[in-house]
Amino acid sequence: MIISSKFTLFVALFAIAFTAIAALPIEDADSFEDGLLDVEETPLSLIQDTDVQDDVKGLDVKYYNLGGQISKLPDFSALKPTSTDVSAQINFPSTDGNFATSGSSQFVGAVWTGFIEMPRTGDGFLELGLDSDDGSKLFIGDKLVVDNDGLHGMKMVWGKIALGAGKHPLRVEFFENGGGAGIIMEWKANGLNQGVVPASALTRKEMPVTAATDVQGDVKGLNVQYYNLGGEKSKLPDFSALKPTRTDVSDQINYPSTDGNFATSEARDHVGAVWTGFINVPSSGSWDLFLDSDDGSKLFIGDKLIVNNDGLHGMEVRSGTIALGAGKHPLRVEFFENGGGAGIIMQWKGPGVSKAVVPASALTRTEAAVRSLNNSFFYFN
Ligand SMILES: [Ca+2]
Ligand SMILES: [Ca+2]
Ligand SMILES: [Ca+2]
Repeated sequence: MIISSKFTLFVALFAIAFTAIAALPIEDADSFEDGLLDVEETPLSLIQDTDVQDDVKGLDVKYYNLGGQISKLPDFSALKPTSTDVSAQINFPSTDGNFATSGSSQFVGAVWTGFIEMPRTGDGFLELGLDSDDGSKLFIGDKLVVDNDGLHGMKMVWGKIALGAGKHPLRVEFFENGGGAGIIMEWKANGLNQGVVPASALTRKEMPVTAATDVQGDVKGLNVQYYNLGGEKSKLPDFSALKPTRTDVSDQINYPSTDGNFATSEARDHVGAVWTGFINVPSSGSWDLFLDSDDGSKLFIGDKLIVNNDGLHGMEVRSGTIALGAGKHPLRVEFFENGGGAGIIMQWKGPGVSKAVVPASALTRTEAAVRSLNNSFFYFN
């Protein structure tokens, strides 16, 4: 009896001990003992590479105006980029001047997207580091790998991920509040020394080139149709539902802000304008198009919205990028003025062309459009 009860006790104690051991968290199965903090739990399963073809060197970067003091990364999906560019690497040491190619020294956000190529020497694990002032985050696909968010000077944070050799979707978010601004993206792995991620490992999808249109018998200048918006507006109306009150030809879209009548509309407030015609780009490649306007505006190439600068605001610039074949492309620019100042300026920047107001020599309309211009007089005279 005594032996039996001792045995029962022993079994019971053993069962309790065994349960306790089983309940213990499993020892970090991460065999990569490096003393670095993993972000969340680094999955041990390898993320397979993405089949990327026709990619080209460099990451896409979008810059954002954050409007004022911030202490952490914003929701970039709710913001409109102020300009776009390509970065060969993310390697911007701290500066008190303008951050990277953003043209701004404070309250600036940046988002890089593209692909990072995991070298075969990496043995599955890749460590990625962001050294930034102020906050930054790095994602591979949907997975947050480095969280270096918040207000701080240059500070390095590492994360680790298991990646198959090949290309993986990369996204890096960054913001600069004030003072110094910088961000450097580094990597290291077995067989790969720590260093700035080289340009050779960073690519993006090349934008499909929009072919030029074969336009015959075009003449200088854009058609412009003016509209009376009838009252307060906070965004561009559906112009197809309105009848123009006046038509004209504009050599360029270059109207600095005025409190008087807008352009040749003969109206100072509650006025809309739509320019149509062609923009002739001198060479094939990536073109940046800019609209600086008070109030809202949009720019379309064919059916594609390239610049969205809609809404109520003073002179404010927005840009978009499109790959264009050399030659003429259908252009449509919409604009509205609610009250106060009114202006719109269209600029471009492309291969061999510095940022400048799109010159009159690059803007045309067809003869057919001239006829419709005459027809439109029929409606109103
Ligand atoms: Ca700073
Ligand atoms: Ca006005
Ligand atoms: Ca205005």
